[in-house]
Amino acid sequence: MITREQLALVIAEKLNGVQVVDMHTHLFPADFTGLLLWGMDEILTYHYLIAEYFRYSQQPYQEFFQLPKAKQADLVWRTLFVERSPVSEAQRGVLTILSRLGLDVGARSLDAYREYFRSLALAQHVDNVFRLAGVQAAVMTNDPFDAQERELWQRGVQGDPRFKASLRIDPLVLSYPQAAKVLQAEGYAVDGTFSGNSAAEVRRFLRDWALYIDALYMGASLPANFSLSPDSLSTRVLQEAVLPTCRELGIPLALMLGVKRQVNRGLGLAGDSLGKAEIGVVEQLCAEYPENRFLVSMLSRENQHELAITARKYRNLMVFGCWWFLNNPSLVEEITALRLETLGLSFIPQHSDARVLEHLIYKWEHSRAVIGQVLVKKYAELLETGWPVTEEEIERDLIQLFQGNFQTFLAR
Ligand code: HDL
Ligand code: ZN
Repeated sequence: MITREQLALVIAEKLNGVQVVDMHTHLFPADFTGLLLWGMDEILTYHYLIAEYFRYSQQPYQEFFQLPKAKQADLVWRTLFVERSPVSEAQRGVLTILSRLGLDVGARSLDAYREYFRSLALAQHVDNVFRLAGVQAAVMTNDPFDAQERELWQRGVQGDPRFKASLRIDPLVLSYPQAAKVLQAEGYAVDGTFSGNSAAEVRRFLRDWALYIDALYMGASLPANFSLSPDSLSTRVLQEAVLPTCRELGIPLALMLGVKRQVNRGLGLAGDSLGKAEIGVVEQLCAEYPENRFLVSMLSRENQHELAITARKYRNLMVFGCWWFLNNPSLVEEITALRLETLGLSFIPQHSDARVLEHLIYKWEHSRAVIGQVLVKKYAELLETGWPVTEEEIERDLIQLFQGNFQTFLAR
């Protein structure tokens, strides 16, 4: 049995040993030419850092975005790292990456860091990053509506077994008339009003893609004001095409709720914000579609308690991650504690949402540290009741949290 004094060390050790299955990222294998982002300039021009750069800069947005990426990175480095202490989560993340790669963070030399990345062979670097991050597999966000990615899949890519696929279908749900044009061009007999044989043809499109890429789940990010109004195209596409195809293929639907896209168009990817979404949408889907399984993450802190309680009501609902604006230590701590208190071990504590390869290092290092602290408190509370806790049981529980719950939910 472990003593209270040993707990922190044992949990840290077991956490560092557990391999995670990262169930939502924007990463790609090296052979998805042009889609895998990596290296110092991509790290520094991550849209989180660009939003933070413009907190201090009055530079016209377009002037910045028209600069070569290295020049954008120079500006971000000077503004957020040289002229001020990099205390934000995304800023600290850059330093965690450099430190874990064995670089001299104290040197503060962007030239030296760029030199290191120039020296790398990408295949070995991918291996090294996965090893340092303790990531066993990363689920991609595969978008059949993105012409560049569609072309890669149709040309045929080798892929990499560490990178799993998911089928991302936002346009189909949120802007069906435009999405229908892509399906028509791909030979699916759909029309722009989702009439006639369109539902069956959309199901054929979803089935073809999900099987072709071997999607673990279908995913969509829905706005904060999304509702299931009966006569809306979005609701009909979900009810008549997406949900039936998920049932037919036996895969979950992942819903990421609460985004407000492009509240500031000038910021590009950094221009999205958030809003409190309607938990009733989650309740309604879980209740009305008991044969479907739903992976759900919500973007607003204000949705977290009701999401956890809703998961207590529906076993076809699996809560996942501290998504995007929630992926900050103070909120990861609060949300993880809330979930352990209300859901026990029946949730997926985190995903990285990594956009740049090296994000895997910092996002998992920072998350493991915070989740570990919360777990120490929870296991200590067990010890205080006289319940013995063993190393084997802690390892069992961590494997369930960081890979088992996801894999079991997929396999049902
Ligand atoms: O819609 C999503 O999957 C979000 O994660 C967006 O990609 C967002 O821009 C992001 O990268 N968040 O971390
Ligand atoms: Zn994402």
